[in-house]
Amino acid sequence: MRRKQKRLLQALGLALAALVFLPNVGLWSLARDQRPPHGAASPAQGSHMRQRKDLYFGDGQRKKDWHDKEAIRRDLERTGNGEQGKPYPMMDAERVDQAYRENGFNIFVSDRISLNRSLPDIRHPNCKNKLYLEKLPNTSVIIPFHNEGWSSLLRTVHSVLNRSPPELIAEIVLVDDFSDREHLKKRLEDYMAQFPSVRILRTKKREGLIRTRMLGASVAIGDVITFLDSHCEANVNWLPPLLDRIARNRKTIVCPMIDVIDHDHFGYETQAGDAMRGAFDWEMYYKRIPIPPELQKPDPSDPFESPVMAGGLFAVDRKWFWELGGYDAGLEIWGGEQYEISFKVWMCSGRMEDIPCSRVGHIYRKYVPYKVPTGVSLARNLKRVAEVWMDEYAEYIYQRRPEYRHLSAGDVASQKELRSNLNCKSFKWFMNEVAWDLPKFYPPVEPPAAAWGEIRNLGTGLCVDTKHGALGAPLRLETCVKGRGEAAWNNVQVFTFSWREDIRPGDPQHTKKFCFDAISHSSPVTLYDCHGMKGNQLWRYRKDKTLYHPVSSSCMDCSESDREGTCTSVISTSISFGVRNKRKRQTSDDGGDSPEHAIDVPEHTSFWKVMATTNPTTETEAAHTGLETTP
Ligand SMILES: [Mn+2]
Repeated sequence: MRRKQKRLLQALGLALAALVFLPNVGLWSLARDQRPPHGAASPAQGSHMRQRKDLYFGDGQRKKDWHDKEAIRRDLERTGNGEQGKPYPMMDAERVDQAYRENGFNIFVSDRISLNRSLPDIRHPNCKNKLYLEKLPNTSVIIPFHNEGWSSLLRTVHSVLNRSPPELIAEIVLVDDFSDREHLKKRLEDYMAQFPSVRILRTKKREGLIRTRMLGASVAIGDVITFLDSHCEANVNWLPPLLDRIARNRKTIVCPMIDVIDHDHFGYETQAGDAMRGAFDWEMYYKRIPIPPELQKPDPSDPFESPVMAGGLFAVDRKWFWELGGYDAGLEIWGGEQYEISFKVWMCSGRMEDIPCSRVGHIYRKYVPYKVPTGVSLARNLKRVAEVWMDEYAEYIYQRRPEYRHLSAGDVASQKELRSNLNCKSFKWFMNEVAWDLPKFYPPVEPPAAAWGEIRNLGTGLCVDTKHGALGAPLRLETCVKGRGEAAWNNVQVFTFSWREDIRPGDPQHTKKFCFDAISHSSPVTLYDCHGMKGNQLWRYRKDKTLYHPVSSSCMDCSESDREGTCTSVISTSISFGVRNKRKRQTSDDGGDSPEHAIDVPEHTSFWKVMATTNPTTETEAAHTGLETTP
């Protein structure tokens, strides 16, 4: 009975929302009949088709080359600021704070680059020869925005119009989440009036990204919904490869490769590592992991499976999106929605792919220029997703974020009902079948550290110390403080040699996310954000008590040049570092810590040997500490 009442209320709510939003819809119906003037600045516009029904084809369908050869040729001839995706040569006057303040990227530079600028075709060469189904579904492109810059928003729209087959664009829906900047009001409407396929919707109050996207999706008329961010540039032939995968399997959600548009000079380039799988750590931060050999295709330009999407850029069959319930309407403002839709599509009989032949550039901001609600609303969103979709794996998050455990996630009954109605599989299935490679990089239970303790230079008797160490500054060596007060020792001279083979300040339960990092032979050892990808942050502890840095084939050492009671840690070929360490106790409470107890380190850390410590008092205390927060 109560459920029925709730349903009724939901229906009523939807009807109300429709009433609220419909008056705005009038704006674009007015604008629709105006034809574009054939000025040089306006993107190529063709007729667009709205009625396409028989859309889904199996194998054996006719395929074609969707490249717009003429547009590609025209783009190649373009010269000027930022053309071919080249960095804009910035003048000092353009580097000022003011340029970044309102958008988080340099709007001065953006304003000096053509709205129709050309981009480099950085796709895999095989993409040039790929054919896609002759009959593809059309799409509504939904672009939510809030106080977006004029040129960055317009360039997004122009790039979509310029580089998409017109018959595949059912419409472009700009959804304004209650912006207050003047250029986004009448001026934007007047400008967009020249493009019959563009319409503008506006929210009545600040709704946040999730509800703004949902509003756009709820009015969409295309067979497919494609979400883009409001500061993007679509690259050559970006759309057909996406629609082709959906045409072949309507339950596939597809994501383009997201390239980087520099927030300073607007240069266009691929992300570090280029094609990688979307993943997460167990604090629910988005991560990228390499495609494992098992999933690598003979043709690297072929689509590959991705466990989770980055967030803002994807295409989905419109009906399938709503069958999946859209986004959970209980998610607030921003954050967590990319996990919800990703888990949902995989667990409920769909799939998700990244498409290397589809590339869209995105301006990664320097900072977010407006207040983004984080903290509680983000935590609540993540908890909702964990409660509804993650089953027993939610516990791994609560262990790392104890504050989530008792946080109210609101009513999730309707979401759980959706999950059961759709007969969705378990999260364990998702972890075993889809994200099976994720735990290698982000294990739910952190493997024990190989060792931890002070790092002592045997030549000088000094210890590595982080007291004066700002991030990026060389690590200093100071008088060892161990045994002269546990507190001081713990704060500045305790390091953990983690299972990832990097070295971090702090004991195993309280490591910072900074790692020993060195660039090359004889460069100083600094602290840098841990990337978990070995490289510059990979260290080996060898039998001869040296800390070896494979990338530079050097060892950690004390700089000869400054030895005034302290010295700087450098890597060089001489050998003089010892590590005193303790084993991290995971489950046993015997307190014993002899070298005979083989520690549970990954086999590739076989060079690491535990040394017996010389201070039994500290030893016991530390072992005890190690027991307190056993996962
Ligand atoms: Mn963005």
